Amino acid sequence: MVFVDSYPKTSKLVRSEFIVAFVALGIGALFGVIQALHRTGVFRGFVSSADYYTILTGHGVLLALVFTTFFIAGLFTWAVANSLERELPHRIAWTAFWIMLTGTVLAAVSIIGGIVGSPSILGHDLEADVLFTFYAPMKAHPAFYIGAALIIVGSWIAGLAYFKALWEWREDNPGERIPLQTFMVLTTMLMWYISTIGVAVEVVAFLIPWSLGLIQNIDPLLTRTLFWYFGHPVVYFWLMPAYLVWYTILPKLAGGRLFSDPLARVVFVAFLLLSTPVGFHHQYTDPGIPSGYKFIAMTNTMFLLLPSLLTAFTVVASVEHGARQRGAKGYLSWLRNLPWDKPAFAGCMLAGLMFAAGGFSGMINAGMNINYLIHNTIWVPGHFHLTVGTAFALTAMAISYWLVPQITGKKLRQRSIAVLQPYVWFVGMALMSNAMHRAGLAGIPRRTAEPTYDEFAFEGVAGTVGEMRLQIAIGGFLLFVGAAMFLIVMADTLLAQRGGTLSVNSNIPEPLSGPDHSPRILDNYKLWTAIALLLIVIAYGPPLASMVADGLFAPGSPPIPV
Ligand code: HAS
Ligand code: CU
Repeated sequence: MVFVDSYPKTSKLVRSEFIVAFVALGIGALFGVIQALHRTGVFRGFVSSADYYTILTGHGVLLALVFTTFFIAGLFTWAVANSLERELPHRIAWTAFWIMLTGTVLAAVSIIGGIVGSPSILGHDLEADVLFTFYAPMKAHPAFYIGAALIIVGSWIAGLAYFKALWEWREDNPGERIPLQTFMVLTTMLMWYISTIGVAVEVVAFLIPWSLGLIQNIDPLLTRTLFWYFGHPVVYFWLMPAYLVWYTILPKLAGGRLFSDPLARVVFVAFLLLSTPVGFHHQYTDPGIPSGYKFIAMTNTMFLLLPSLLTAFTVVASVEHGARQRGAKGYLSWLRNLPWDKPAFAGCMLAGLMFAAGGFSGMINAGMNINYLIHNTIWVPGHFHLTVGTAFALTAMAISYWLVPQITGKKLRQRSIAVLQPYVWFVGMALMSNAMHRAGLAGIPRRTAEPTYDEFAFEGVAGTVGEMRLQIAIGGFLLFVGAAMFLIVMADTLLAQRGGTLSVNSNIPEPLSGPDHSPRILDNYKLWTAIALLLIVIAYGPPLASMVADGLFAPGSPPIPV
């Protein structure tokens, strides 16, 4: 039975969530190519350098916040319904959707206000050139912050729908293990609840009153700290859904089965424990945070590599198992026995391959001393286009080729474009991110429309700055083409008539080592949440206390003994 016929109400919700995500992807990708051509000096006719920051904010917010959140909401909705074999409580889930959509519209309108001359609305200029990290001292129109708050509140309510589905399932299945996909969704959501507290306090207690003029002073260090308390875990909020796909669907696409269910559970629990007490690795250069606490964050970050290294092992082993099921022999030649012409499979694999490189640049970022070399250079966008821009985004696009037919009952259209699309993305990203990393090593800054300075010449260790710029521009253009190809396939599929029987289904094969091999304690959410909170208190307690000790709105922090 096709998913849409088994769960018609849930399918409608997933479709709506995906459509918002795809619209955000389209506009965000357009903004992306505009800025790539602008800052490399290849074509500067679209916007002025002053408007560059508006476009950059739109690019970051639409892709890193809106595309991700809505796509994840859709994927999680599908995964919970699929693995618990029931419709989601739809009233709660739709409430979440509408709140998130209202927030998105408010934030998007505030950003676009900056391009159309910042008209005064409710006594404040309608603009939000604050970039996707939106901490003080840059200030946006209150509507932007209210929009951001609504997106977060909406995501909390969406999480409630998943938990409610579990509680209902529990009543019918007492004593059974939580199915793996639902386990992954709920662990991610617990991590999300813990980490969004930081940004919620930042926005509601500080940014909204400040933008409305109710308070005059703001403490940039405190609001940055609250932001990064959330800003690191948010990257795992993007990664864990990709891992859900790699663990539970990719082995099936390869013709095999997941290697180990217990290991997958351990990985997700490790993310719940360690995702949050590491935020200071984004603030190594911030004064006012004692080095000892930066060091604790660095140590925790290095431990946090573990779940991803375990993932690399398990996922590749599961894919290899698939290849051997298809008759593969040899140490490496099994790679040839894989369905590289299936866009869902190829996209996930290429995303994983690029993430191996992105994870490597992450390790460099995380080193307290090496970070000073690359912080605030274009190396950092190089890193995150491999992670959120490929590990997440390419996985999301790839799995849509597999999922959208099942939530619509329609066959995938424009297959030849779909087959090519992941490779176009891969080549575009290889050019762009590699050149960005190298340009960052040469000292070229991020987040600027004018990366050249008078009487100063950047010099790369190898190659020239002109050549790096050209690669960034060509890569950025290819990525835009890749996004457009994906959206053509999706639009054509979604608009087509239903007909014929589908050859795909949502059944997930049993793992080679199943849940009965994993200790029950892994499903003990109360225990893991308590430990996660304890680690946060240790990592953040004293520095936060000292930031607020001199008054909530007073900048900086008095020294604390370490
Ligand atoms: Fe990061 C900055 C450290 C992972 C996103 N990161 C950013 C920013 C973003 C971001 C958006 O410590 C910029 C924020 C801003 O605007 O300022 N990051 C890390 C570390 C990891 C890491 C240690 N980042 C991510 C992920 C992201 C993401 C995931 C999004 C999804 N990052 C940092 C630091 C900074 C930072 C500093 C601050 C820099 C600064 O100075 O501003 C680790 O989690 C990475 C672990 C990953 C691995 C790779 C494992 C490999 C796998 C591949 C399996 C292969 C398969 C396919 C399936 C160890 C799992 C095989 C294919 C075959 C063909 C065989
Ligand atoms: Cu981080």
